Amino acid sequence: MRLSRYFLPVLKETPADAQIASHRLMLRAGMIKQQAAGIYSWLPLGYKVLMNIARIVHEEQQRAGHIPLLMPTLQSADLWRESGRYDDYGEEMLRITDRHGRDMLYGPTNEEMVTDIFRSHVGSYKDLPLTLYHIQWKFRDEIRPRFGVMRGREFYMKDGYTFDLTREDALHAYNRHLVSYLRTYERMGLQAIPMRADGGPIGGDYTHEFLVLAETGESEVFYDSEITDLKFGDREIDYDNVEECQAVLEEFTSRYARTDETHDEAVFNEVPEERRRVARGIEVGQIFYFGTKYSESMGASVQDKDGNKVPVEMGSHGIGVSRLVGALIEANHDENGIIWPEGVTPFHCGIVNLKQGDAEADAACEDLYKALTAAGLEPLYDDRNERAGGKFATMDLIGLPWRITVGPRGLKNGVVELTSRRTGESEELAPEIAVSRIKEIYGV
Ligand code: P5A
Repeated sequence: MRLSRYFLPVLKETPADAQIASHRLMLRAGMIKQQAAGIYSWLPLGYKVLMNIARIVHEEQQRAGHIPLLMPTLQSADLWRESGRYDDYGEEMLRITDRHGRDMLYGPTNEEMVTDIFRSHVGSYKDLPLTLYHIQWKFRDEIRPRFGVMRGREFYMKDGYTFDLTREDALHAYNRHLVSYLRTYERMGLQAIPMRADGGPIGGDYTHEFLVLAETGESEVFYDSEITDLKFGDREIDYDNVEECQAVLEEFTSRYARTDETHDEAVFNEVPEERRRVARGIEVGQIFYFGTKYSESMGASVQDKDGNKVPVEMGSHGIGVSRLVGALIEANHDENGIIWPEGVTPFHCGIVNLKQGDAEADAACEDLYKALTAAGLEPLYDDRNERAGGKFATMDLIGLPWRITVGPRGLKNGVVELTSRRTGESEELAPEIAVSRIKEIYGV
């Protein structure tokens, strides 16, 4: 993409009403525009990151054997009357009446709808296990939407629903989600710690939240510091293997780690004092096992081997896709702007032409642009007639992990400059070496 043809409405001023770094930087970098309290347009740069996160989530879900589908945002109130949640959900639910006077709602989550799909089409234990998921917009009329996309009213969520014959199978589905979530967050360059939590309006008393530690996080958390040493890494896992998934769950949940909802001071005090941590975190996902809460009330049952009808065992599992954009920035920024991890960056690298209009500099930039594009990478070429300082400031603000700087002086010596956004370190290299370096970084 050539910056002269792109739509990148960066702001010069720091927005006064944005309280945390990620919100400020998303506004300044032209990633989002607020349309109403807690409701945002995703401008091209923000949309790219959102889609990159969604792609990683899709890939990891499907690696774990989960099946994508797409359910609508608007739902019929009748389904929610069946489960009893139409009344229970309260003011967070946005209720709508259509022209025929029918009660509708903008879905805050999809347990009822997916249970309806299940009961319409599945009747035998032979069709189990089954996990259906989608990534879809949700609406919760939060009393205090804040921090930009962190606590929105409209937000993008991956929600998956598991159907199993027995409690044991449903717990395996829970463990499988825990493992796949660890992989998903690590691929984005994030450490998200599973912590014992509370079921809230979804229900169930077996649930873990995934928290990214950050001072600006909304949740208070209590944990044993040893847990931050755990890495999932690039281990291969067989998602059908019950023992393997169980072992990962035990490894990642045996140390004390709880949100304030389930915190128990007496148990916490058993952790050696030097390892006790009280901190704040951003909840980027939550997994729930709730058994037959929805299947019983909504009549979703299957025939078991003996021909008996039994309510199906269920769980639901969520990832805050749009919240992750904010969480990633909270974890990766400095005073000059965002620093994207390679896994989610909107463009793989920037190309800065220090002297637009200089025949040699222009030609060298064009060659770099072509070579990177031919390798399947997406560079962002700043081809505007601007001062070098302004171009650097924009690149630093939008946070592309690598920048290639091209100028007449370097070209006389046959070199361009390759700079890491994270470390600030630069190297002078022949242009084709810079290209192969970038290709190597992205494994293409
Ligand atoms: C699990 C999937 C559920 O709704 N039902 C379907 C279950 N869980 S949850 O914990 O309530 O939400 C899942 C994740 O969505 C993100 N999230 C939000 N993101 C931005 N703004 C909000 N207002 C918001 N509310 C929830 C969180 O990351 C949460 O873990």
